[in-house]
Amino acid sequence: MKIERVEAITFTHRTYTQRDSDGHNHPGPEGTGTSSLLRIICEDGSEGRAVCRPVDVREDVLERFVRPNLIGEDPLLIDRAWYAIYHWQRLSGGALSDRTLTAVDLALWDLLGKQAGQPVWKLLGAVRPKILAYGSTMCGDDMEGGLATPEDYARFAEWLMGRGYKAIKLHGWMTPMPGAPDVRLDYKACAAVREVVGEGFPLMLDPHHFYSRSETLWMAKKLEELDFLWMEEPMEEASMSSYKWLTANTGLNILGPETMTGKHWTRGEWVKHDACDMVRTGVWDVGGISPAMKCAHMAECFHMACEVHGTGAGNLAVALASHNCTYYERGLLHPFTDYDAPADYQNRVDDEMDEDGYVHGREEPGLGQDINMDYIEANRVNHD
Ligand code: LLH
Ligand code: MG
Repeated sequence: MKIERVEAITFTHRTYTQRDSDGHNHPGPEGTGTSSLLRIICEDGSEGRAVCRPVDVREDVLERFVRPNLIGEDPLLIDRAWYAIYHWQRLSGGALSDRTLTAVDLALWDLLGKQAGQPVWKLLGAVRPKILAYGSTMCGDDMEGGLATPEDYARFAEWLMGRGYKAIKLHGWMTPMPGAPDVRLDYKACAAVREVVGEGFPLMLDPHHFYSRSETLWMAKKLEELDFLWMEEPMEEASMSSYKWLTANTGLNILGPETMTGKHWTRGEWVKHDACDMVRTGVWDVGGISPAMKCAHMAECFHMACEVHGTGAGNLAVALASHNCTYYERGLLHPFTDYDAPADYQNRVDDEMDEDGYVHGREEPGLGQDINMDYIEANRVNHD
């Protein structure tokens, strides 16, 4: 069976979030978003799909880097395809992003699952059929009744516990929010949440990503006292030495790297140089399910956890298949948004959570997404 066609449908849909000038998501009025569906289609009509950003599957990117390496090839040789496209990255001048690799990798795994009649998480060699989610809050804001004060975080944490979450991660206040960054205010939110959830409830912090070393160390010591499970990305990750210094100076678990480029190779370097206590991966950070699983297995070899960044069917598959992943990240959550409501192009969310806080692997073949193709066709903005 050979790949015959690769195409992307770009479509509009309603959105209820908006990005601030630093790119962080916050609740917003109803607006219009644009997404794309990458389709990798075989001779027999079987196809793999991935929902992604339009910029990742622009026509010129597909034509220059993706189609020449996929058309006529066996779709089940996923790592072959990944490397064939990846090799073009070096001289692409930034035109070929890691997220293009991710979209192709996700669609190929979806296709493999559909051809095999099995869900991807099982094909990856699942370790469990369900995993606990942690509620991952949006970043702090200045909305009345939103996430504007430490008390707001505490109130929302109570709500999250009531919804079934068995662990919570706070994102602190980030620029351009007025007053941010303020390490002491972030700490107050952490302390207020600890107060309401009680001792022993797992908590994590993802603060402003550009703290100084001294702010980071101050916060790490405070979070040790509050018995937090981990802190992630408190400083620019390009400075691995700063993270090596941090892990050497605190007993708090430091998780990383999250957004640093370099895929599984960077994660290997961080482990080798003792720059983290727990490894971070995520399909949208490292180029797909294939490299994310390499991160998980690499970390396992060093008796380290590998925690998965972000939501969606691909990340859920990796989390279910990784012995050393503790939680699935569910969010981003906010008092003013309804995370459980499917997007216009979905018949259901990818990661439904039960009342005990578990997200279950689905039994449908492939990635197990329920995509509303009629909606996508009716709202497409590009035409062949
Ligand atoms: O800065 C942000 O908006 C968040 O950190 C965001 O990137 C989120 O995806 C994250 O880091 N989760 O762990
Ligand atoms: Mg993070």
